[in-house]
Amino acid sequence: MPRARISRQEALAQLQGWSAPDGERECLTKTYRFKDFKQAFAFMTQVALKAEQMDHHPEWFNVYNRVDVTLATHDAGGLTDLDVALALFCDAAAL
Ligand code: H2B
Repeated sequence: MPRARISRQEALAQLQGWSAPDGERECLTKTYRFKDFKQAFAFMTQVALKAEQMDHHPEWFNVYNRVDVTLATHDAGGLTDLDVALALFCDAAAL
């Protein structure tokens, strides 16, 4: 059974600095900027290990000190509490 979907609004209400772009595909997005590539990759490493534990994985794009993160629950075809949980973890890891 896939997880229950939540609305963009419901997800964003629990987050700061995240967006949920209009359009057919529901997802959460945020761009992080770090001091340098090493910091960006350290962030990605933390999130990657968490993602494996959660069996919930980000879509992301990295250039040097920038990491664009997109979260969605593919199995559910939209957003779920897992996306909110991973978003909160990303924010904590970026501090
Ligand atoms: N990550 C994300 N973001 N969404 C999913 O639906 C998902 C995942 N499903 N990671 C998991 C893996 C699934 O494909 C495996 C088979 O458990």
